[in-house]
Amino acid sequence: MRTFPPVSLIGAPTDIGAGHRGASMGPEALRVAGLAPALTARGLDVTDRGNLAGPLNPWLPPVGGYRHLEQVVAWNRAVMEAVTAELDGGRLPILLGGDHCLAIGSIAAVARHCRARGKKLRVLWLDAHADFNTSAITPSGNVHGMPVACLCGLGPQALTELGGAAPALKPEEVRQIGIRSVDAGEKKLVRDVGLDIYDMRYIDEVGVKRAMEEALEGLDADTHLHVSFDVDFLDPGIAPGVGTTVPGGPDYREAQLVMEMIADTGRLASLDIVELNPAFDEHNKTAILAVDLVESLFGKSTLMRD
Ligand code: HAR
Ligand code: MN
Ligand code: MN
Ligand code: MN
Repeated sequence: MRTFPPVSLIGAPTDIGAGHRGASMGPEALRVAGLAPALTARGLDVTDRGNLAGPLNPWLPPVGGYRHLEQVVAWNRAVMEAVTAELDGGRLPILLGGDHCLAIGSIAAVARHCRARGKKLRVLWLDAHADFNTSAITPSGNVHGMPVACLCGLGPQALTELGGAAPALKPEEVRQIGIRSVDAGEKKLVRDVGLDIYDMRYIDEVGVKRAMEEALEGLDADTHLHVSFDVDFLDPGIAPGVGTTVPGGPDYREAQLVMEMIADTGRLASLDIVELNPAFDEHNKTAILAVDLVESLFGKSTLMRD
């Protein structure tokens, strides 16, 4: 079995970038579902750092194509600093969101960490959505629909330069899995930048196994693998506790296989768990499922290696 570095849980209780209230309750729902003890039972050394603080959600309409940009920047700064501190300490950060806009801070920290050490970076974006909108094309102004674009340098300077002058990511470092909801302008943009998207149509055609083999191709001992797990990646039939459900996602076994194949690479080095929204959940079942899948991400079902 792979030995993992010590793990730190970082709560970011906010829905500042979302279109529905409630993702702010995500960190506590994951704790109640037993995330820390589940990882401890895997043999991991887990510390819960508690929750970050940030501005309240003023719940205002968009200004200049963004809702709550100032507050989004504040939360992402806090996330970036917290993730940086964990990586600098040789630990594996798990960001408990919170909505998906927080991946800007999380991945900006990861990218800066990798650049400083000459490490390669691969980001796996598990999501129903491509999250590649800009202020010019967003249908909502919600920044949780924009993090991948921001990380690739398309967005407001306060976010694209959060971790330094150069964009945090090159599009070729990203693989998106499970995508099935992309807005019209967003579709053109992801095509123009050449984003590598394994959408549900492709997964239906070739299966999870081949799609994941392709998405994970080229990882080596020198690669930092970051997984950004938007819980709405999962089919709403098994995971209703998210703000923006999209039918036709991976079922339980398909999602397990995704996690198991990532675990098998042995390269997982940082993780976001985002968009969990207990206000839409039933008896915390989506949080419990997320914990189950994260256990697999840390190697629970790789029997041959135990
Ligand atoms: N594409 C839509 C928008 O930009 C909805 C986006 C997002 N929802 C998420 N992120 N949960 O993955 O408004
Ligand atoms: Mn997302
Ligand atoms: Mn999503
Ligand atoms: Mn299926």
